[in-house]
Amino acid sequence: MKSRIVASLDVTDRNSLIALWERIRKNVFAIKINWPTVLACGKSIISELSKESRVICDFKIADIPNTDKLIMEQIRNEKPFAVIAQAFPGMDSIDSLIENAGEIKIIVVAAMSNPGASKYLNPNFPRIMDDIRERNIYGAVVGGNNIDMLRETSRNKGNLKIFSPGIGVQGGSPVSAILNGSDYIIIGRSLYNSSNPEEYVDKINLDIENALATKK
Ligand code: 3DU
Repeated sequence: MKSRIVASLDVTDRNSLIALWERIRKNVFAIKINWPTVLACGKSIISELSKESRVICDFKIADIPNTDKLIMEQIRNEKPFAVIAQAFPGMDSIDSLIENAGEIKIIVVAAMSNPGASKYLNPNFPRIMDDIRERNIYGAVVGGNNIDMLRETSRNKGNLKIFSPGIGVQGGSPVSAILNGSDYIIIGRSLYNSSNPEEYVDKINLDIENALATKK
């Protein structure tokens, strides 16, 4: 089965993180790690997990082109699958990341799932999509808890993969996000706080497979 789940393992205790990762890694598409994990465990956690998983570094890089280049050089040594960046500093910053990415894929935040994002970032998501669609960018992050925005984004995505957080605790549903245009759903707390993470992952994989089969 080809899973559509990106497990957001926002866990800061290294032993708990590795134990959880071992339990679910074979049944998810990728593992996403964010600043709390890297600050707690050190950046070598990226290369450690990358030996057996696709690792997405959710660093939401948002700086000037030169600093972006320096950040990317550090990340490259750890060989993750992908890194997430913000679009709002402008496309010169995004182009610097692309130039310095080597094999690493770039995923750009087009819209965020938190309520406050509706003021500054989310009104600009169509312009962000227009700018990143024509570049060498692998994917866009769009909240899976705003179905209208998700539908509009997926209509204009070109070859971009859509990654959707905002699932579970933030209100979005895995099946509804996939049926409305997400390629991958990002799940954090609902997964890592679950009493049985393997069962949780298996159930979502199956629910999505059934929903897609019924849709055909
Ligand atoms: O709400 P959850 O616990 O499922 O975690 C979602 C993860 O995705 C978490 O790491 C958060 O920082 C990240 N994320 C969003 O929640 C919303 C966004 O728009 C982008 C990333």
